[in-house]
Amino acid sequence: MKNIVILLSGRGSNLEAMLAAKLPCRIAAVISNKADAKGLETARAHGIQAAVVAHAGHASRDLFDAALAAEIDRHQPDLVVLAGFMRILGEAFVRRYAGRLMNIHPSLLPAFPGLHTHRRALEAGCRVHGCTVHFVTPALDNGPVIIQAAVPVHADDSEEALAARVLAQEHIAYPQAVRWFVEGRLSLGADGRVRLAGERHPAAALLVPEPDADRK
Ligand code: NHR
Ligand code: GAR
Repeated sequence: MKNIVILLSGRGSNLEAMLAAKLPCRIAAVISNKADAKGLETARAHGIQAAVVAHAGHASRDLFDAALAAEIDRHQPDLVVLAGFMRILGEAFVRRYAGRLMNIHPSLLPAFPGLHTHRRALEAGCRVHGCTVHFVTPALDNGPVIIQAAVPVHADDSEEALAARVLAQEHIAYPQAVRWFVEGRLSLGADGRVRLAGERHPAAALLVPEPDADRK
């Protein structure tokens, strides 16, 4: 069974979705850059090791990245999952975990990289918005796409309402992507393209690629 480490900075609802999905892997640790992240409590409540590597305690981004990598490497993960992790990671860190570092971003990339994606989608007048799971590369929010989920934007939407609609899809898409990876079906090719093997079938929501038939 593969080992994963989850990095987060706050609420941890994507962690909860992964726990609820009963993925065929071991969550070896949850690590946060913030000591008060609710996701750490959730991890402890499930008997998962919870650790803090505070960015505030490090003199530079590179030193923070190195301390974070040292904590991650204690657990020998096959996959490192960014689940609401709010610190940009440097090139050396990203290269160390090449092909085994995944992120979920709350927009349909390449639209709206960076922060405040829901507000920006509303301001831009988008009729469709969503989330993207991607392999992380040094260029921020620019790595190869694994799965995307789309939701409608309503005329009277608030930022909060839109965020909640997207989040519900994150909770479907992200466990699916991690499941594919830990099953050994998903990888990042040497050509920088995503490889996904095996059976899938059409889903009700617009989730691309669609999830597996045996989990509907
Ligand atoms: N690192 C690299 N190299 N590449 C990516 O694609 C990354 C990454 C680190 C995090 C998540 C990302 C997102 O999905 C992510 C992807 C934080 C910021 C940010 O500006 C931007 C994007 C993402 C995460 N962080 C501020 C910083 O100075 C701090 C903001 C805060 O603490 O609230 O690091 O959106
Ligand atoms: C999620 O919407 C995730 O996509 C987003 O933060 C939220 C975390 O929620 N990630 C980013 O914005 C990364 N910069 P959660 O803590 O409840 O999983």
